[in-house]
Amino acid sequence: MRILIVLVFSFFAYNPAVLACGGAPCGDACNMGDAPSDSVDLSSLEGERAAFSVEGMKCGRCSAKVVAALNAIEGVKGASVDHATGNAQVVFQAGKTDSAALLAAITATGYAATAAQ
Ligand SMILES: [Cu+2]
Repeated sequence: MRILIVLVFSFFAYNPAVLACGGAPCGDACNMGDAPSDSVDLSSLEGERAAFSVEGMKCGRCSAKVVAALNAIEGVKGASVDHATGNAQVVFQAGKTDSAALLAAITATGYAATAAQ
């Protein structure tokens, strides 16, 4: 039991991805400061829409990581993520993916997220 606690602590203490960007898991080359967010206009896209509130993003590299994860899902037509507000918008094809899968993809990048209205 004690060794397990040490192992878990070591993972978080020494994993560079966890430590980068003031704790944001965007990678060790994160420090992009005022880099633009990956906010794009999705209004022309047809499809289902979902919105999420993402916590812990610090820079444009953070939002780029979330956008890439969303765009990698089959059925996603577009994703817009603002690292400053934590607002993520996704347009997707119903039947190919769903809101739960999108949320899972976001949280898999290392950022906590919840569905937003
Ligand atoms: Cu970052």
